[in-house]
Amino acid sequence: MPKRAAGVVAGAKTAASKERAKPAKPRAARAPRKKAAEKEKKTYKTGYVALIGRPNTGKSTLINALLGRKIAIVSDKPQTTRISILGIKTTEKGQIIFIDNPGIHKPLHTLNKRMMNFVYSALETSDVVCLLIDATEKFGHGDEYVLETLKRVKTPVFLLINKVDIVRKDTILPMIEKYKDLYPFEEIIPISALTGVNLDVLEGLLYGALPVADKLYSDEEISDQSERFLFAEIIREKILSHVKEELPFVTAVYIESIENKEQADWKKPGVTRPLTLIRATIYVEKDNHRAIIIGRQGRLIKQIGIEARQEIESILETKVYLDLHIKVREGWRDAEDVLDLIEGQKG
Ligand SMILES: Nc1nc2c(ncn2[C@@H]2O[C@H](COP(=O)(O)OP(=O)(O)OP(=O)(O)O)[C@@H](O)[C@H]2O)c(=O)[nH]1
Ligand SMILES: [Mg+2]
Repeated sequence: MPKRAAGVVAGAKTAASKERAKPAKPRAARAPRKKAAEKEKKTYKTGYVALIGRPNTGKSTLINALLGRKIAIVSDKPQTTRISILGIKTTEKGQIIFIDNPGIHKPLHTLNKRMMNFVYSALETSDVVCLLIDATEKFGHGDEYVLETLKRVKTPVFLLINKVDIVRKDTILPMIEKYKDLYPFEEIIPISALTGVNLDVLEGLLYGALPVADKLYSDEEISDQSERFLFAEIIREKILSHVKEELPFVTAVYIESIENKEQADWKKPGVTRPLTLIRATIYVEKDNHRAIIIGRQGRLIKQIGIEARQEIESILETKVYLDLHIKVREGWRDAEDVLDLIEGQKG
């Protein structure tokens, strides 16, 4: 992922030219401000922090908690995140660009190979890597596979032992002891992404490890994903919360169109309200998948539609009409055209 510095350069130019346009002030009056700005320039930290780990360890929950708002979908099913997204946190101290990634797993389909490629590219981009492990899970083959992946990493790696809110305290120390011998971690921090335990500590240590550099993104930017991609993800999150077994793995969502329209208010003739019309296709692999998502008498798809619509309405602050269709496409997980379509939505 190439580092973008355009925002900084443009911002700096604007500030400088504004300064030039103003009538000159006496030197003494300008000096303290200039000094403070110079000092900030020398200490301002900016960099990429990749969140990696096995599926379900809490990476997306963590990026949402660190940003203080939901930018990534979360579920209790593994392999929820399929495409990496950025979560940009800008403060007075610095700009941390978190990368939420798919969980590390052995890829079987083209979809999964693409997911792992996102992880590898995040590892190459990042200045610090945060490896999340689930404190409730025993060490296994999946963890060995993750440690293999770390061989590619040349930057500092923090080990985050997540979900400490639901384990006994005396189980954490043996975990730290075990992992200490497996990899030279820069820091080992027990956290809870859900309840916020030690997230301030983590942030402080990240600032310490990031390079001194100017911002890469403007203060307003919080993510790199398009609205279209976010809406597709929200619909998928609602599906994931209602289905089980293989369904979560064989479902994808594509937003066909987003149209801004006007809706007449029948109680007030002549008055219209903004309405957003969103058409989405839900991909599944088999006819029986379609039947499950539709549900008895269409109840499940209706429920999914209601939940997704409400969340999208709260983001757009308009009325939303959500039109959901289901398409059966056998083997879409190995179909480059479908995968390109889904990935292309990110913008
Ligand atoms: N108790 C507890 N649950 C957590 C915590 N962090 C995440 N979870 C839960 O763990 C599950 C997985 O969370 P996600 O954030 O989707 O995990 P992920 O690592 O992004 O998963 P993938 O995208 O599949 O790789 C969800 O049910 C979360 O609510 C935590 O700190 N404590
Ligand atoms: Mg995730």
